[in-house]
Amino acid sequence: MNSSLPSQNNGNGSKAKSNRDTPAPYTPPADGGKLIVLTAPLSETIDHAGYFIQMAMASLPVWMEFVINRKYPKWRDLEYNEDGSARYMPAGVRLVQKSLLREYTEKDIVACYPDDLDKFIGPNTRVVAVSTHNPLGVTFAAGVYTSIFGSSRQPINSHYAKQAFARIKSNPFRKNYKVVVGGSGGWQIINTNTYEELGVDCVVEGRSESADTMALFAKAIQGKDLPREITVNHPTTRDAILFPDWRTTFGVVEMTTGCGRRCQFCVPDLNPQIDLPKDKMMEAVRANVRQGNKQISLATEDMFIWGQVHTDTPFFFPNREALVDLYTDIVNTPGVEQHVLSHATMAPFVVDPLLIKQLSEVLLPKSPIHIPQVSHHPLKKVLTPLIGLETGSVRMAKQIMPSKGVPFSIEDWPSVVLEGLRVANENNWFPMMTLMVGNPGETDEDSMATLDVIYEMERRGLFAFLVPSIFTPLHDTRMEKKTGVTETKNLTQLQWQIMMKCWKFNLRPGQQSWWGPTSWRVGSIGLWLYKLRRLNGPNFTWPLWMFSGAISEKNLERMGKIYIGKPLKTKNRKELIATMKPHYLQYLRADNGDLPDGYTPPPVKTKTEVDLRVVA
Ligand code: B12
Ligand code: SF4
Repeated sequence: MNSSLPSQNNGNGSKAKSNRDTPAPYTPPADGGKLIVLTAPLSETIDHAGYFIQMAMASLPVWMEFVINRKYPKWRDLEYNEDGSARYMPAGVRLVQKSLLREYTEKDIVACYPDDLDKFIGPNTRVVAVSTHNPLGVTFAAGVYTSIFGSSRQPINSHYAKQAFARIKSNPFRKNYKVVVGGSGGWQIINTNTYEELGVDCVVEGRSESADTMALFAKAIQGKDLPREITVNHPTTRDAILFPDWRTTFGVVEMTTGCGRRCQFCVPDLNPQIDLPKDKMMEAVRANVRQGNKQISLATEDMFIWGQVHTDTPFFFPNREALVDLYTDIVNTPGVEQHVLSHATMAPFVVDPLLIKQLSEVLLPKSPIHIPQVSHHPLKKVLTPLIGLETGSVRMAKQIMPSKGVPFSIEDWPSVVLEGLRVANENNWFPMMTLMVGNPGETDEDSMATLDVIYEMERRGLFAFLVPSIFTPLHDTRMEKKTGVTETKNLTQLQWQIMMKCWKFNLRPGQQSWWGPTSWRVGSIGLWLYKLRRLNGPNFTWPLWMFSGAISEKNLERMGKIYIGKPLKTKNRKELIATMKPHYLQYLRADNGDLPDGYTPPPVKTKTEVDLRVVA
């Protein structure tokens, strides 16, 4: 996505200032400061260079910040409102802001960038609330890359998160206020017990809309002691979820919560499955545009469940009309110039290829991502949702994600992946697919099965960005207590081969993904000689040689050093449908073809029926 990422700009006519590296001497705010000050780490807030800059900062160790600085020399430039508050903030901050405004006034609350905290924290301040996605970088696909590069394991994002906490901790009025942390990365502070180090009083697990969150803020304002950790309820209805009235980082607007596929390692799946009302989403899109945002991204675990939650149809049969209607209205909102997809799942590509085709027509013109080497769109645009592949081993998939491929059986997971990716690629969708290496109980046979799927993708000329990570038992998930591989040097040769093969695969059509390959390529073999050999253990050696291309894969296989995946005979769409439970057939759309011979499906619901529920 190198040259194709949205270029940096401060556009939008608002003030752009360069963020300071050295803080100015502290002067208390003339008005005594705000009662409640909200913030988020700088590296989780910036959005002018596209999603990938944040993903890169989550993965690259801080000593490699020069890569980001060279690629995006102005990444620290920010836009401000007239009062010095932040022009954009992650959606989580905006929701805390909106939730608080139910009980406090605008005069009491500010959302600001970390470098501006001193302008708003004063004697009047009682709460500083921090929203964070990934403060310590101990989550999957983030910690792994920094640990591979050794000495300084701290990811760039973690460095900036710690910088924000240090600023809050060192403020002269610190004793007057409580520091409350929330967001999807709060658990990292709990798990690593870094309360003292970061100066955090309380971590909130859960959503800001909750009455318990409001009660916690009230307690903090009264100066009462707070619990170290509190879990608050997730709203259970569509109407209980709030929407931001201000500009969000990347124009993030929530589309769904929860998922429903019940993967054992998944955090968001623990939330109730809710698809949010279209009219409220549209309002949040318009609010973003009004405040100068040109990009929108609908946040979801699986975009394909929207419009099909709690209907008569199982959620894994996408509601084609509702989805096409929603995305059409989003991308056609005046002022929306770019739209980026977030997460999706693979089975819907097989279930409804015509949906994918229709969505491509709607979404491709507004996609800022171009990959000329693989796209057959006239402007070489592509769509890159994040999709979990996780493992190619049916044995492993049955244990950790038995419903990942529904309505198809998990026995057919490799077929669902390969057939789904075929449909995706035909429509210019080249997803980022995550893989988990080192799952609890993973054997060499499981690793070989994953390599079989990757080599089969290559053989069939399919393409996705493969993002491998080491299994991380995430807080509160059904696998929280399980242990997989904990140190990179404990990875087996085959597990290392998966990691290195993925990155080699990503380089195939050229240097599209600038951040991953860059991080791997920094002196690949030189680094190995210098340090990685010792750090990552002997099992790393041959996979790295394979990655470097210095010895061909065929020769490495002949030498018995790597495993080349065997050709897979998988099921095509018609064959997959033939294996589906018979009562699911009624939910398939006849216009996609491939139905069992002689079977006539009932007519689909009309759009009006669907819309009645969607806006209800
Ligand atoms: C959009 C998104 C992104 C975007 C944009 C992020 C951004 N800065 O805005 C991009 C693509 C850049 C991204 C990157 C990454 N992401 Co992300 N991302 C999401 C996604 C889809 C939506 C996040 C969102 O904005 N939701 C809407 C807001 C409203 O929800 P929220 O932030 O959770 O806020 C609510 C509560 O948490 C709470 N709250 C929030 N802040 C606070 C603060 C206080 C004080 C309180 C009381 C409450 C509170 O109230 C809010 C609601 O009312 C989520 C999945 C999800 N559905 O949450 C994954 C998710 C958060 N990301 C995840 C991961 C792993 C990553 C990456 C590490 C991936 C990678 N390897 O590169 C990076 C890390 C980026 C970084 N800067 O370090 C994981 C988190 C795992 C974890 N931390 O344990 C999630 C859950 C995805 C998943 N399925 O696993 N991500
Ligand atoms: S498909 Fe993705 S979001 Fe859904 S439960 Fe599995 S991992 Fe979680």
